[in-house]
Formats: sequence, C-alpha cells, structure tokens
Amino acid sequence: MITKLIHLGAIILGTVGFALSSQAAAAKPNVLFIAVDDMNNDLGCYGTPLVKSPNIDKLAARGVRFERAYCQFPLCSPSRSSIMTGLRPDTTKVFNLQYHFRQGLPEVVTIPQLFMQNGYYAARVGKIYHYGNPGDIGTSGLDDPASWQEVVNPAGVDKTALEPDITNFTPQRGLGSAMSFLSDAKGRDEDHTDGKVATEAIRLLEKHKGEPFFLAVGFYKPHTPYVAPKKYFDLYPLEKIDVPAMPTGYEKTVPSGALTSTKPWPNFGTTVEQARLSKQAYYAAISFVDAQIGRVVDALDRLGLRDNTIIVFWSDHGYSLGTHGLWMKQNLFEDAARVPMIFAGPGIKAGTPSPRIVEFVDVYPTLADLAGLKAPANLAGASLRPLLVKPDAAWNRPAFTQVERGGFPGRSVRTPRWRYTEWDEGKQGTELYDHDADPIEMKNLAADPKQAAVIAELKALVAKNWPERVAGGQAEAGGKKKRAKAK
Ligand SMILES: [Ca+2]
Repeated sequence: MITKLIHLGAIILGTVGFALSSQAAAAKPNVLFIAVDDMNNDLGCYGTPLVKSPNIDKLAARGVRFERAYCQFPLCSPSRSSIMTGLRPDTTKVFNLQYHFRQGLPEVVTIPQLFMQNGYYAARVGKIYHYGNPGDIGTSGLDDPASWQEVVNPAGVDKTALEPDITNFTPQRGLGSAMSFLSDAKGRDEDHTDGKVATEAIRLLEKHKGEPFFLAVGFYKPHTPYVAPKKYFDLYPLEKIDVPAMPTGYEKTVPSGALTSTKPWPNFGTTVEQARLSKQAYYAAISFVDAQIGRVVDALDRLGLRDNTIIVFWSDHGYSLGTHGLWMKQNLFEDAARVPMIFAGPGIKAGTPSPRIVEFVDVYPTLADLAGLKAPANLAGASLRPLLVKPDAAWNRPAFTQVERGGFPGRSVRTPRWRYTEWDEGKQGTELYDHDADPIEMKNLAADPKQAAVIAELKALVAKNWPERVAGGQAEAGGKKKRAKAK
C-alpha cells in the first residue's frame, strides 16, 4: 500500500513536473536567427517576381515582412556589430572590417548572450559576426566567442575547390569585392558552404530541440563571388536581366561622396554585358540561399518546433545592382540601406506586411520583449512588438544609416516620404529624395528652395541622432586571442 502510494505520489509529482516544464518551455520561446550576406530586397515577396525566392516568400506569409527596414551602416561588420549589440555604429565605433566592438565595450551583452544568461543554449553556424567572405570561410572570422556555447564553421566546394574556376570581371579587386561568378554544373547544394550551413543547422535543431535555444544560422551568399549550382542560374535567362543606364551628366547632380563606393564609376568599369552576367549570377545566388533557408525552416516544422519558435530573417545590408552606376554596398541610397527583414512565430500576425519605418537596432529589444527577457537599458532601438501584432499600428520613428568616406561621415535619415543625406555635415554636399515621386532616388531636390522647410526638419533629425563626430575604432594586435581567452 505504502509503496503504491509512493508510486502514485511519484506519478502526481511527475505530472506536475511535466506541466511545469512545458509551461516553462512556452515561456521560453526558441529563436531561429537567420542571417544572409549582402542580400537586397529583390525578392518575390518584396515585389520582384523575376527573382525566385519561394522559401523566403513562404516565411513572409507566416509572419510580418517589414517593407521598410533599414540597416545602420551598409557594410558587414559595422552592420552586424550594431544589430548584435542593439547599439548604433557611433556607440560600437565599428566603422571598418577589423575593429572589434569588445575593445571599447568589453562588457556589452549581445543578443545571444542575453539569451544564454536566461538559460538558453546559444550556437552559431556560419557568418553572424564579420567574416571575410569568401576569405575566412571555414574559420571563425571576427567572431565574438562570448556570444556562443557552440560554433560551426562549414566550408564547401565553392571555397575548397572551385575558386580557381571563378570568372572575375574586375580582376584588380579581390574575390570578396569583385564582380565575379561561377555556375557549378557538378556540385549538389549540400556540397556548397551554404548547403553545409543548412545541414549543420538542422543537426543542431535535432540535437537541441528539447531545450530553449537561440540558434543563429548565417549564410554566406549572395555575397560575391556569386557561386551556385547551375540549376539556379537556369532560372534567369540573360535576356530578362537589365542593368540601368545612367543619364548623361547624372554624376554632377549628386555630391561626390554619394558615388565614391564604386570606382571606377559606373559599374566598376565593367561592360553592360558583364554587369548583366553579374546580376544574373547574384540572382542565382539568392535562389540558392533561399532553397537552403527552406531546408532549415522545413526541419523546424518537421521537429514540431514551429509553435514555440520565433524566426527572424535579415540581411546585413542591401545591395546596389547598377542603379546610380553603383554596385554592392557602402552607399547611402535606398538600395544599400534598405534590407529584407521578416519576423514569424508565436503571437506574430501572419501574412500582413508592415509599411512602417524600422531599423536593425530594433531587433534586439524586439527579441528580448518577445521572450520576456530584460534587455539592457541602453539599447538604441524600440521593440517592434506593436507592429508584429498590428503591422500598421501608429509608429513614428525614422531610420538612420551612415557610412565613412576616408575622413568624413555620410549620414542619412529616412522618413515615410523622404530620404535626406549629408556628407561631411553638409560641407561636401547634401541630397534629398521624395519617395512619393521618385522611389529610385534619381532626382536630388536638396537645392530646391521649395523644399527648405522639409530639409530643415530632416536636418534637425540628423543633428539629433549624430550630435558629434565620432572616430571609428582601430583594431588592436592580438585582439582575437584575447577575446577567445576572455570567454
Ligand atoms: Ca554583408
């Protein structure tokens, strides 16, 4: 009898224990944090049907797609350091690809660190912090070891075997910043680095599905060199690919700082044909990454984790594909500053895009809010929860994006209607674009006296966000070893 009672008690206790732990699990939603490198908004769900992105489109349909999300600095490390710390580049002082934010902010708590402090398992597969792409593939790059319990650095045939075969139309530039591509007729998706990123992410999901997790999955494409299996190139007949021609004298209508990121201008000196082939390959790389994202999200669903996992999808910045004669990043036009960003998961409205202006610094407070964690007090952004519940809720925050131009800053503010940009605090010129009339930003209205009141208002926003000029940090020798030890 006593034995039976004890046994019954154990069952009751066991049941209570089970109920508590499943409650705890509900209170601790998982986070699947998916990053891509250099992907702009040329996606099906963002209104570019030419580009085949069925898996990102599906993700958008099950969550909130932000139509106007902006990065803080359109370059890998400055942007990624900002999103991961929730701080603006003037606070992290990361303006280049070498300086690490821990040098100046040793105690800063990154997003995955906050989750770890609250009992989560946190891991990274691939590129989340800066990595020379493709140079550092297979290493930890400029990682932040304190952010993770486990890291995986895959390297596939694109890195280990195919580099000598890549076509580079700009051979004076290294592969990581060249207009360069390869259509791989032999390799399978799983043989490429991003295929392996997906495979490893799925393995970690399977292994850690029973505990609260923060899994960061960082893909390397569509960053140049644009390498992907041939079937993705076949999706884009060359006759469908255009590169815009610039009107004669266009370059005289904008400050020189606006165009210096692409030298020689326009299009790094490539021919129209070479630029079109590069754009075709960039789109192929998008479709390839899209398929790998689909594999990871399908695995999440298959493992029954869908109802308790917040998915965030983001690209570290946008990408110019010939508009304004520019290629790639490090400019302050919409093409480079704007990013694809999607949130999906429990409590998030499905299938309604948000038209509101949001920023990458909003990601940290949003995730902390959704998971019920207390975020650090000094974060620069705001929780997007109101927009995840009601995508067109009232919202009145502009977006700020900046670059550096060898000694002076470029600073840009975006409101629902306008983009206003100052070079060297206006001493090297200004730009104003009316997005209601000119979404491509071809007509600079900064000198139009009719816009004086608008400019005064936007100028005040810029001055408020950047009250002083801040110098970027310089990398210290041996920093990497120090950070590994500090962990
Ligand atoms: Ca990037």
